[in-house]
Amino acid sequence: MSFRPLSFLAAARSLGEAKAAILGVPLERTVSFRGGPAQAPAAIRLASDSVESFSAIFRADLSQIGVCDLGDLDVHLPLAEVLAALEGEVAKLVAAGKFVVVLGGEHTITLGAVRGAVAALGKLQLLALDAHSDLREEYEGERICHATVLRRCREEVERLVIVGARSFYGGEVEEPVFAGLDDFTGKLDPELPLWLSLDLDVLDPSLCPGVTNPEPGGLSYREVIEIFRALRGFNVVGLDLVELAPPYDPSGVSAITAAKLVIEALCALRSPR
Ligand SMILES: [Mn+2]
Repeated sequence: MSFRPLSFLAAARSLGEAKAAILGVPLERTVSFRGGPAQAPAAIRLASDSVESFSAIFRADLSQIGVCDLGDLDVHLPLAEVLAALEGEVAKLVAAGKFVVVLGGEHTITLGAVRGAVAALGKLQLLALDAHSDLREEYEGERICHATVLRRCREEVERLVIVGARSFYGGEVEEPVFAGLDDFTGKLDPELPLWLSLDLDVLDPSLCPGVTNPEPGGLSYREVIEIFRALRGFNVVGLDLVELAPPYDPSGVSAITAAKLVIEALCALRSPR
């Protein structure tokens, strides 16, 4: 008899052999509308079992890359400790040359991941795909939460670019960080390592309804794929995928979309070419 833990695409490569490491962070602490991200890493792993590891778009297979699923970080600690633990893990993995995929969890986790990549590399730029600007200085008395996370991240990185934003609370719409599909690469620095933060709500809710804060008028799946393709010209060191809410995903299509996006991103950004 043999046993295996639930892991992304049954990834069985040891960390030493793998080029990419998957780390779940089922954090759900500062959600404002409706919950679910705590269940997301498990839902994405389960959904990954139903899709192929081959990318017909990028003509690559995850087996060429080698993926190790490390499991989930313990999130039953004060928020600052969870973020510090994630920072430490991401710093170690990035310093070891691993491409890091963090499965959230709420968007707040991006701060820990970005701090870890900065700790390992010194300098970093952040590209966020998000329906919401997430740039508040403070939200409901919290400085660190899903609605402020990109402002906190901007304090850590050399440059922040946000694509797909269509929900603003006011004047931040004039900030220079927002870019479109046509001009985002011009706002990035080809010399700087890049972290990609993929809030699933950037997709149109007709394609990906199971998110915490759905917002109409989003990107198509193909448009996100084209962003991955454009990023092949940059030194992407890792990504996070956040805000999946499985309780609002009765068909399961949002979790499958999340799993497919992880596969396509890995094949776009880490396959030999
Ligand atoms: Mn967000």
